[in-house]
Amino acid sequence: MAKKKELNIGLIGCGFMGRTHSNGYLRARNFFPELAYTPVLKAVCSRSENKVKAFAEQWGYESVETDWKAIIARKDIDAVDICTPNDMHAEIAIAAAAAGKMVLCEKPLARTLEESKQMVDAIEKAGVKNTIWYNYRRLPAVTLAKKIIDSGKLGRIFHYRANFLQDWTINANLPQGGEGLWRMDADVAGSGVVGDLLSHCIDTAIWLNGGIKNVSAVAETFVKERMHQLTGKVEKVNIDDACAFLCHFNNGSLGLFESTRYARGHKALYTFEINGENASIRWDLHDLNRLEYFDNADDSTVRGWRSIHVTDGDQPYMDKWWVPGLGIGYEHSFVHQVADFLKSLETGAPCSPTFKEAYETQQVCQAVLDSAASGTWKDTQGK
Ligand code: SOE
Repeated sequence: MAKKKELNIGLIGCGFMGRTHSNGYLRARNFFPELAYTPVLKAVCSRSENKVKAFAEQWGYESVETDWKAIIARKDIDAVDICTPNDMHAEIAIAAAAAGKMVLCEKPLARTLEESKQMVDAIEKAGVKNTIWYNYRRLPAVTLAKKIIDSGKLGRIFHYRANFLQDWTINANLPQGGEGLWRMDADVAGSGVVGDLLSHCIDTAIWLNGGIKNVSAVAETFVKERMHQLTGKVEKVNIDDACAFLCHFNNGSLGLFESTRYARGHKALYTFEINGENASIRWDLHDLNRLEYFDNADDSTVRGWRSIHVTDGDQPYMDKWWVPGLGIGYEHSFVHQVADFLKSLETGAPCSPTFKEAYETQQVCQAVLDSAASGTWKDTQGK
Protein backbone atom coordinates (compact mmCIF):
# COMPACT_ATOMS: atom_id res chain seq x y z
CA MET A 1 0.00 0.00 0.00
CA ALA A 2 1.27 3.50 -0.89
CA LYS A 3 2.52 5.49 2.05
CA LYS A 4 -0.18 7.77 3.40
CA LYS A 5 0.19 11.52 3.59
CA GLU A 6 -0.33 12.59 7.17
CA LEU A 7 -2.73 15.35 8.15
CA ASN A 8 -1.78 16.57 11.60
CA ILE A 9 -4.83 17.66 13.56
CA GLY A 10 -4.86 20.22 16.38
CA LEU A 11 -8.21 19.95 18.14
CA ILE A 12 -9.34 22.87 20.28
CA GLY A 13 -12.03 22.08 22.85
CA CYS A 14 -12.72 18.71 24.37
CA GLY A 15 -16.40 18.63 25.16
CA PHE A 16 -19.15 16.67 23.40
CA MET A 17 -18.11 17.85 19.92
CA GLY A 18 -14.43 17.21 20.65
CA ARG A 19 -15.40 13.59 21.20
CA THR A 20 -17.52 13.28 18.05
CA HIS A 21 -14.74 14.75 15.91
CA SER A 22 -12.00 12.65 17.51
CA ASN A 23 -14.01 9.52 16.91
CA GLY A 24 -14.45 10.70 13.32
CA TYR A 25 -10.69 10.97 12.77
CA LEU A 26 -10.00 7.57 14.30
CA ARG A 27 -12.73 5.67 12.47
CA ALA A 28 -12.03 7.35 9.12
CA ARG A 29 -8.56 5.88 9.29
CA ASN A 30 -10.02 2.39 9.67
CA PHE A 31 -12.99 2.54 7.35
CA PHE A 32 -11.69 4.68 4.46
CA PRO A 33 -8.31 3.01 3.85
CA GLU A 34 -8.29 4.01 0.17
CA LEU A 35 -7.81 7.70 0.99
CA ALA A 36 -4.37 9.17 0.33
CA TYR A 37 -4.43 11.20 3.56
CA THR A 38 -4.64 9.88 7.08
CA PRO A 39 -5.46 12.05 10.10
CA VAL A 40 -2.96 12.09 12.94
CA LEU A 41 -4.19 13.20 16.37
CA LYS A 42 -1.24 15.48 16.99
CA ALA A 43 -2.45 17.81 19.72
CA VAL A 44 -5.54 18.68 21.75
CA CYS A 45 -6.15 21.88 23.65
CA SER A 46 -8.33 22.88 26.57
CA ARG A 47 -7.87 25.45 29.33
CA SER A 48 -8.03 22.80 32.04
CA GLU A 49 -4.80 20.82 32.20
CA ASN A 50 -6.35 17.85 33.99
CA LYS A 51 -9.21 17.67 31.55
CA VAL A 52 -7.05 17.95 28.44
CA LYS A 53 -4.58 15.32 29.66
CA ALA A 54 -7.38 12.86 30.40
CA PHE A 55 -8.92 13.58 26.99
CA ALA A 56 -5.59 13.08 25.21
CA GLU A 57 -5.12 9.75 26.93
CA GLN A 58 -8.63 8.57 26.20
CA TRP A 59 -8.51 9.43 22.49
CA GLY A 60 -4.83 8.97 21.74
CA TYR A 61 -3.65 12.54 21.12
CA GLU A 62 0.14 12.79 21.04
CA SER A 63 0.39 16.05 23.01
CA VAL A 64 -1.63 18.64 24.90
CA GLU A 65 -1.81 22.44 25.07
CA THR A 66 -3.74 24.71 27.42
CA ASP A 67 -3.63 27.83 25.22
CA TRP A 68 -5.22 27.64 21.75
CA LYS A 69 -2.65 30.10 20.42
CA ALA A 70 0.00 27.45 21.03
CA ILE A 71 -1.82 25.08 18.68
CA ILE A 72 -1.79 27.71 15.95
CA ALA A 73 1.87 28.55 16.54
CA ARG A 74 2.93 24.92 16.16
CA LYS A 75 4.67 24.07 12.88
CA ASP A 76 3.61 20.43 13.15
CA ILE A 77 -0.13 21.20 12.97
CA ASP A 78 -1.73 21.19 9.50
CA ALA A 79 -5.39 21.56 10.39
CA VAL A 80 -7.06 23.32 13.30
CA ASP A 81 -10.38 21.85 14.41
CA ILE A 82 -12.53 24.25 16.46
CA CYS A 83 -14.81 22.54 18.98
CA THR A 84 -15.08 25.40 21.44
CA PRO A 85 -18.24 27.26 22.45
CA ASN A 86 -19.39 29.65 19.70
CA ASP A 87 -17.82 32.80 21.17
CA MET A 88 -14.33 31.50 20.33
CA HIS A 89 -15.00 30.40 16.74
CA ALA A 90 -14.18 33.70 15.03
CA GLU A 91 -11.00 34.56 16.88
CA ILE A 92 -9.53 31.09 16.50
CA ALA A 93 -10.57 30.59 12.88
CA ILE A 94 -9.21 33.98 11.80
CA ALA A 95 -5.89 33.39 13.57
CA ALA A 96 -5.62 29.84 12.21
CA ALA A 97 -6.30 30.97 8.64
CA ALA A 98 -3.76 33.79 8.94
CA ALA A 99 -1.20 31.19 10.04
CA GLY A 100 -1.97 29.17 6.90
CA LYS A 101 -3.70 26.31 8.70
CA MET A 102 -6.65 24.44 7.28
CA VAL A 103 -9.71 25.14 9.43
CA LEU A 104 -12.52 22.79 10.39
CA CYS A 105 -15.10 24.52 12.58
CA GLU A 106 -18.06 23.14 14.52
CA LYS A 107 -21.46 24.65 13.64
CA PRO A 108 -22.81 27.27 13.68
CA LEU A 109 -20.15 29.29 11.90
CA ALA A 110 -20.34 32.07 14.50
CA ARG A 111 -22.57 34.02 16.89
CA THR A 112 -23.40 36.83 14.50
CA LEU A 113 -23.41 37.68 10.81
CA GLU A 114 -20.62 40.21 11.39
CA GLU A 115 -18.33 37.59 12.94
CA SER A 116 -19.24 35.15 10.18
CA LYS A 117 -18.31 37.67 7.49
CA GLN A 118 -14.92 38.29 9.08
CA MET A 119 -14.31 34.54 9.19
CA VAL A 120 -15.24 34.04 5.55
CA ASP A 121 -13.02 36.96 4.53
CA ALA A 122 -10.07 35.59 6.52
CA ILE A 123 -10.48 32.10 5.05
CA GLU A 124 -10.82 33.37 1.49
CA LYS A 125 -7.84 35.68 1.88
CA ALA A 126 -5.66 32.87 3.21
CA GLY A 127 -6.98 30.42 0.61
CA VAL A 128 -6.92 27.56 3.11
CA LYS A 129 -9.08 24.42 3.05
CA ASN A 130 -12.10 24.74 5.30
CA THR A 131 -15.35 23.14 6.29
CA ILE A 132 -18.15 23.53 8.83
CA TRP A 133 -19.40 20.44 10.64
CA TYR A 134 -23.07 20.36 9.63
CA ASN A 135 -22.91 16.64 10.14
CA TYR A 136 -26.48 15.54 9.36
CA ARG A 137 -25.93 15.98 5.62
CA ARG A 138 -23.63 12.99 5.79
CA LEU A 139 -26.03 10.44 7.19
CA PRO A 140 -26.60 8.00 4.32
CA ALA A 141 -30.39 8.46 4.27
CA VAL A 142 -30.02 12.25 4.07
CA THR A 143 -27.40 11.99 1.33
CA LEU A 144 -29.74 9.61 -0.51
CA ALA A 145 -32.51 12.22 -0.24
CA LYS A 146 -30.16 14.67 -1.96
CA LYS A 147 -29.48 12.18 -4.77
CA ILE A 148 -33.16 11.49 -5.30
CA ILE A 149 -34.01 15.21 -5.41
CA ASP A 150 -31.13 15.97 -7.77
CA SER A 151 -32.28 13.17 -10.08
CA GLY A 152 -35.50 15.14 -10.57
CA LYS A 153 -37.79 12.34 -9.26
CA LEU A 154 -39.78 14.74 -7.08
CA GLY A 155 -40.53 17.12 -9.93
CA ARG A 156 -41.48 20.64 -8.93
CA ILE A 157 -41.12 21.04 -5.18
CA PHE A 158 -44.00 22.66 -3.30
CA HIS A 159 -43.22 22.20 0.39
CA TYR A 160 -40.25 21.81 2.72
CA ARG A 161 -41.04 21.12 6.38
CA ALA A 162 -38.49 20.63 9.16
CA ASN A 163 -38.53 20.30 12.95
CA PHE A 164 -35.81 20.02 15.55
CA LEU A 165 -37.37 19.34 18.93
CA GLN A 166 -35.76 18.93 22.35
CA ASP A 167 -36.93 19.23 25.97
CA TRP A 168 -33.79 19.67 28.09
CA THR A 169 -34.35 23.26 29.30
CA ILE A 170 -37.93 23.04 30.57
CA ASN A 171 -36.93 23.01 34.25
CA ALA A 172 -36.97 26.66 35.38
CA ASN A 173 -34.34 25.87 38.03
CA LEU A 174 -31.76 24.93 35.43
CA PRO A 175 -29.04 27.59 35.51
CA GLN A 176 -27.70 29.31 32.39
CA GLY A 177 -24.12 29.83 31.23
CA GLY A 178 -20.79 28.32 32.18
CA GLU A 179 -19.56 24.84 31.49
CA GLY A 180 -22.13 22.53 29.96
CA LEU A 181 -24.78 25.25 29.76
CA TRP A 182 -23.13 27.88 27.55
CA ARG A 183 -25.74 27.14 24.88
CA MET A 184 -28.20 29.01 27.10
CA ASP A 185 -26.04 32.13 27.39
CA ALA A 186 -26.62 34.48 24.44
CA ASP A 187 -23.26 36.22 24.92
CA VAL A 188 -21.50 32.91 24.30
CA ALA A 189 -23.89 31.10 21.97
CA GLY A 190 -25.16 34.08 19.96
CA SER A 191 -28.72 32.76 19.98
CA GLY A 192 -30.73 29.83 21.30
CA VAL A 193 -32.45 27.27 19.12
CA VAL A 194 -31.94 29.40 16.00
CA GLY A 195 -28.14 28.98 15.93
CA ASP A 196 -28.02 25.64 17.69
CA LEU A 197 -30.78 23.66 16.02
CA LEU A 198 -32.52 25.57 13.23
CA SER A 199 -29.08 26.13 11.68
CA HIS A 200 -28.91 22.35 11.09
CA CYS A 201 -32.37 22.38 9.48
CA ILE A 202 -31.48 25.41 7.35
CA ASP A 203 -28.17 23.90 6.21
CA THR A 204 -29.89 20.69 5.11
CA ALA A 205 -32.75 22.62 3.51
CA ILE A 206 -30.48 24.86 1.42
CA TRP A 207 -28.48 21.81 0.37
CA LEU A 208 -31.57 19.84 -0.65
CA ASN A 209 -33.91 22.54 -1.89
CA GLY A 210 -31.79 25.61 -2.71
CA GLY A 211 -31.65 29.12 -1.29
CA ILE A 212 -34.18 30.75 1.02
CA LYS A 213 -35.47 34.16 -0.10
CA ASN A 214 -37.35 35.57 2.89
CA VAL A 215 -38.69 34.53 6.28
CA SER A 216 -41.42 35.34 8.79
CA ALA A 217 -40.63 34.12 12.30
CA VAL A 218 -41.91 33.99 15.86
CA ALA A 219 -39.68 33.22 18.83
CA GLU A 220 -40.26 32.86 22.54
CA THR A 221 -38.22 32.76 25.72
CA PHE A 222 -40.42 30.83 28.12
CA VAL A 223 -38.25 31.12 31.24
CA LYS A 224 -37.26 34.79 31.45
CA GLU A 225 -34.67 34.65 34.23
CA ARG A 226 -32.22 32.01 35.39
CA MET A 227 -29.30 31.83 37.74
CA HIS A 228 -26.06 32.33 35.84
CA GLN A 229 -23.49 29.68 36.72
CA LEU A 230 -20.55 32.09 36.41
CA THR A 231 -21.91 35.07 38.37
CA GLY A 232 -24.14 33.15 40.77
CA LYS A 233 -26.81 35.82 40.17
CA VAL A 234 -30.30 35.54 38.70
CA GLU A 235 -30.02 37.15 35.26
CA LYS A 236 -32.26 37.79 32.27
CA VAL A 237 -32.30 34.96 29.72
CA ASN A 238 -31.46 36.36 26.28
CA ILE A 239 -31.68 33.29 24.09
CA ASP A 240 -34.67 32.11 22.07
CA ASP A 241 -36.08 28.95 23.69
CA ALA A 242 -38.31 28.24 20.72
CA CYS A 243 -38.68 29.57 17.21
CA ALA A 244 -40.87 28.82 14.21
CA PHE A 245 -40.69 30.38 10.79
CA LEU A 246 -42.29 30.38 7.37
CA CYS A 247 -40.23 31.06 4.28
CA HIS A 248 -40.14 31.24 0.51
CA PHE A 249 -37.41 29.28 -1.23
CA ASN A 250 -35.95 30.68 -4.44
CA ASN A 251 -37.47 27.74 -6.36
CA GLY A 252 -40.96 28.90 -5.39
CA SER A 253 -41.61 26.30 -2.70
CA LEU A 254 -42.85 27.17 0.80
CA GLY A 255 -40.93 26.26 3.94
CA LEU A 256 -42.16 25.67 7.49
CA PHE A 257 -39.58 25.21 10.24
CA GLU A 258 -39.96 24.73 14.00
CA SER A 259 -37.47 24.26 16.79
CA THR A 260 -37.80 24.26 20.55
CA ARG A 261 -36.16 23.01 23.73
CA TYR A 262 -39.62 22.79 25.32
CA ALA A 263 -41.22 19.85 23.47
CA ARG A 264 -41.66 17.50 26.42
CA GLY A 265 -40.75 13.97 25.39
CA HIS A 266 -38.51 14.89 22.49
CA LYS A 267 -34.75 14.69 23.11
CA ALA A 268 -33.33 15.39 19.65
CA LEU A 269 -36.08 14.86 17.09
CA TYR A 270 -34.88 16.24 13.78
CA THR A 271 -37.31 15.53 10.97
CA PHE A 272 -37.89 16.87 7.48
CA GLU A 273 -40.42 16.26 4.73
CA ILE A 274 -40.35 17.46 1.14
CA ASN A 275 -43.39 17.32 -1.10
CA GLY A 276 -42.93 17.46 -4.87
CA GLU A 277 -45.44 17.16 -7.69
CA ASN A 278 -44.41 13.56 -8.44
CA ALA A 279 -42.98 12.25 -5.19
CA SER A 280 -42.32 13.04 -1.54
CA ILE A 281 -39.55 12.25 0.90
CA ARG A 282 -39.40 12.25 4.68
CA TRP A 283 -36.70 11.53 7.23
CA ASP A 284 -36.52 11.21 11.01
CA LEU A 285 -33.30 11.32 13.06
CA HIS A 286 -34.72 8.77 15.52
CA ASP A 287 -34.87 6.24 12.68
CA LEU A 288 -31.85 7.61 10.87
CA ASN A 289 -31.12 4.65 8.61
CA ARG A 290 -34.52 4.94 6.95
CA LEU A 291 -35.73 7.25 4.23
CA GLU A 292 -39.44 7.30 3.49
CA TYR A 293 -40.39 7.80 -0.12
CA PHE A 294 -43.73 8.10 -1.90
CA ASP A 295 -43.81 7.94 -5.68
CA ASN A 296 -47.05 8.80 -7.42
CA ALA A 297 -45.89 6.91 -10.54
CA ASP A 298 -46.19 3.58 -8.71
CA ASP A 299 -49.00 1.23 -9.70
CA SER A 300 -51.99 2.53 -7.73
CA THR A 301 -52.79 -0.91 -6.33
CA VAL A 302 -49.48 -0.99 -4.43
CA ARG A 303 -48.80 2.73 -4.14
CA GLY A 304 -47.84 3.94 -0.68
CA TRP A 305 -44.99 5.24 1.43
CA ARG A 306 -41.92 3.03 1.06
CA SER A 307 -39.59 2.77 3.99
CA ILE A 308 -36.12 2.44 2.48
CA HIS A 309 -33.60 0.89 4.86
CA VAL A 310 -30.52 2.76 3.64
CA THR A 311 -27.96 0.06 4.39
CA ASP A 312 -27.17 -1.41 1.01
CA GLY A 313 -23.67 -1.20 -0.42
CA ASP A 314 -24.82 0.90 -3.38
CA GLN A 315 -26.37 3.52 -1.10
CA PRO A 316 -24.29 6.51 0.05
CA TYR A 317 -21.32 5.62 2.30
CA MET A 318 -22.70 2.16 3.11
CA ASP A 319 -20.12 0.20 1.11
CA LYS A 320 -17.66 1.31 3.81
CA TRP A 321 -19.47 -0.31 6.71
CA TRP A 322 -20.92 -3.73 7.47
CA VAL A 323 -23.15 -5.86 5.28
CA PRO A 324 -26.56 -4.92 3.84
CA GLY A 325 -29.24 -4.68 6.50
CA LEU A 326 -26.94 -3.60 9.32
CA GLY A 327 -27.40 -0.01 10.37
CA ILE A 328 -25.06 2.75 11.48
CA GLY A 329 -25.51 5.71 13.87
CA TYR A 330 -25.19 9.43 14.61
CA GLU A 331 -21.42 9.23 15.08
CA HIS A 332 -20.91 7.98 11.53
CA SER A 333 -21.97 11.35 10.13
CA PHE A 334 -18.75 12.78 11.62
CA VAL A 335 -16.65 9.91 10.26
CA HIS A 336 -18.07 10.67 6.82
CA GLN A 337 -17.28 14.36 7.19
CA VAL A 338 -13.66 13.51 7.98
CA ALA A 339 -13.50 11.13 5.01
CA ASP A 340 -15.00 13.76 2.69
CA PHE A 341 -12.55 16.37 3.98
CA LEU A 342 -9.61 14.03 3.36
CA LYS A 343 -10.96 13.24 -0.09
CA SER A 344 -11.22 16.96 -0.85
CA LEU A 345 -7.49 17.29 -0.16
CA GLU A 346 -6.88 14.72 -2.89
CA THR A 347 -9.28 16.15 -5.44
CA GLY A 348 -8.82 19.85 -4.69
CA ALA A 349 -12.62 20.26 -4.56
CA PRO A 350 -14.14 22.19 -1.63
CA CYS A 351 -15.54 20.21 1.30
CA SER A 352 -19.13 21.42 1.69
CA PRO A 353 -20.36 23.24 3.55
CA THR A 354 -17.41 25.60 3.36
CA PHE A 355 -17.28 28.76 5.48
CA LYS A 356 -18.72 30.63 2.51
CA GLU A 357 -21.60 28.19 2.14
CA ALA A 358 -22.26 28.21 5.89
CA TYR A 359 -22.45 32.01 5.69
CA GLU A 360 -25.66 31.61 3.72
CA THR A 361 -27.11 29.62 6.63
CA GLN A 362 -26.05 32.44 8.95
CA GLN A 363 -27.86 34.94 6.73
CA VAL A 364 -31.05 32.96 7.10
CA CYS A 365 -30.55 32.60 10.88
CA GLN A 366 -30.06 36.36 11.17
CA ALA A 367 -33.15 37.08 9.08
CA VAL A 368 -35.14 34.69 11.31
CA LEU A 369 -33.96 36.46 14.48
CA ASP A 370 -34.66 39.90 12.95
CA SER A 371 -38.08 38.84 11.77
CA ALA A 372 -39.01 37.44 15.18
CA ALA A 373 -37.86 40.67 16.84
CA SER A 374 -39.66 42.98 14.43
CA GLY A 375 -42.75 40.92 13.64
CA THR A 376 -42.23 41.49 9.90
CA TRP A 377 -41.03 39.48 6.90
CA LYS A 378 -37.29 39.77 6.31
CA ASP A 379 -35.22 39.12 3.20
CA THR A 380 -32.28 36.82 3.85
CA GLN A 381 -30.00 38.82 1.53
CA GLY A 382 -28.79 35.41 0.40
CA LYS A 383 -28.28 34.13 -3.12
C1 SOE B 1 -27.55 20.53 21.68
O1 SOE B 1 -28.70 21.22 21.49
C2 SOE B 1 -27.05 19.75 20.46
O2 SOE B 1 -26.01 18.99 20.95
C3 SOE B 1 -26.59 20.63 19.31
O3 SOE B 1 -25.59 21.55 19.72
C4 SOE B 1 -26.09 19.75 18.18
O4 SOE B 1 -25.62 20.50 17.10
C5 SOE B 1 -27.24 18.84 17.74
O5 SOE B 1 -26.82 18.01 16.71
C6 SOE B 1 -27.75 18.03 18.89
O6 SOE B 1 -28.09 18.90 19.97
